Amino acid sequence: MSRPHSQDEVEHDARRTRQWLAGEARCDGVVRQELLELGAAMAAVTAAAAEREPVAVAPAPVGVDPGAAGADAAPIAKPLPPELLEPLETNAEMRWEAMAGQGQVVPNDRFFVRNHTVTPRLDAETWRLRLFGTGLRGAPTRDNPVEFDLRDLRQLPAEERTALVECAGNGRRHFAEQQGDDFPGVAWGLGGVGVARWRGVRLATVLRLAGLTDAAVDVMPEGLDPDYVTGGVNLGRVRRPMPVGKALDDVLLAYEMNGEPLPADHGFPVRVVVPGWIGISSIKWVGAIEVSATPLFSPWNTELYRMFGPGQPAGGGELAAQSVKSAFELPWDARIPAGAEVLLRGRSWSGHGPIARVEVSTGDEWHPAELVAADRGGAWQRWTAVWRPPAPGRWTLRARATDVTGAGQPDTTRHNELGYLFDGVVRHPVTVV
Ligand SMILES: Nc1nc2c(c(=O)[nH]1)N[C@H]1C(S)=C(S)[C@@H](COP(=O)(O)O)O[C@H]1N2
Ligand SMILES: [Mo]
Repeated sequence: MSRPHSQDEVEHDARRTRQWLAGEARCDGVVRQELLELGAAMAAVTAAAAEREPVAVAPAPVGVDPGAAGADAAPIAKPLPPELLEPLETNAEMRWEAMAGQGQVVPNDRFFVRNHTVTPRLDAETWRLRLFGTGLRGAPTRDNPVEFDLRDLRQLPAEERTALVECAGNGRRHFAEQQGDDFPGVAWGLGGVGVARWRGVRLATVLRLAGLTDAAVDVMPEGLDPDYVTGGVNLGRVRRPMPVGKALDDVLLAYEMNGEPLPADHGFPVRVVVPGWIGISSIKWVGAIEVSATPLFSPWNTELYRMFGPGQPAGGGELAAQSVKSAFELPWDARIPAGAEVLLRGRSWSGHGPIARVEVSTGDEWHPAELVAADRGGAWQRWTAVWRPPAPGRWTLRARATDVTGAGQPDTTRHNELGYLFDGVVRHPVTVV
């Protein structure tokens, strides 16, 4: 029986951590000492935050390489209408009310954007995908890689998948709002998630054409956006390794999103889509892919995207699959008319597997929500619940889901220093008028 991918992810991460700590690591462009210093810098930021009152903490400085993207380019290319998206520095969060009445997928105009720096404006004509490394026949080098252009990829057999992409920090704002813990990083509400229909060529197909050998163990795509500089350290291009087993399984090199060419902000002309894994795995604007016969590391799996804090091992714990979350398709502080029945709508999702059950509360009691049958087993689960507000005034709506593995949503999420994997029940305020 094959394991769920989330399991593979945790296992891979654990194995690589042991190797990293044992000094077996090679991490292109960044030496381990710099990463340790960055780790110390980040720990200092979080420690300072812990000592202060829970007020806003300045995020670690984010540097943009002006040479690479054009100094005056806006970080996000698409319009950010306030009813669809909320800007958060170089990122934009989807507003949940923008999903009311929508189907399974999030339309491209309101899909969240997570940019470490800025959206690069790339030319499809000159774009190339460059594969290199010791896991390919003849061990081509970065300077003399196996190349594909967009036309090559479009001529290969295409596949389509409906997959959810979620930032590991989604929900981070609620650590502060509900639990009084503030964290560095993007202050996402619940809108750092989306589902789209991705179309492209399987990474497996391209790896085989490029001469994949049995010796290959890791595959690391890297983006063409500017280098990421944080805490005074240049971490280089955004990149994160995955084991060859996952790369050969269900990973796509996508050039279409919901039937349109991939939009600039979502990785034009080609992005990686790694179903079931945290969002950072799905590298946008992919320009190069290293295929290696030895384990690969990047700051995105050694320093970032790890669980630091009490009860976590030295070097940080593995990020498990995305946690269970639920959101109402309502504005924050929505106004709801008194005296009539309203149909509350929302969605729940989990990185461990499909949603089995959802409950909604408008006061003290929990009631089962009605699951939308068409979504059963899908990337996320829509649901509805009928509510007749008993009286005008302030009310708190809550929703909690349980997935097929039995994972649910606690009232309080366990603390971790970088504020990942929030899974608490969110208290959504509304006013009945
Ligand atoms: N090259 C590149 N790829 C990237 C990122 C990035 O900044 N640069 N952000 C990652 C993160 S953290 C997430 S959550 C997803 C977000 O995808 P989206 O912006 O299409 O929603 O892209 C990932 N891929
Ligand atoms: Mo992310």
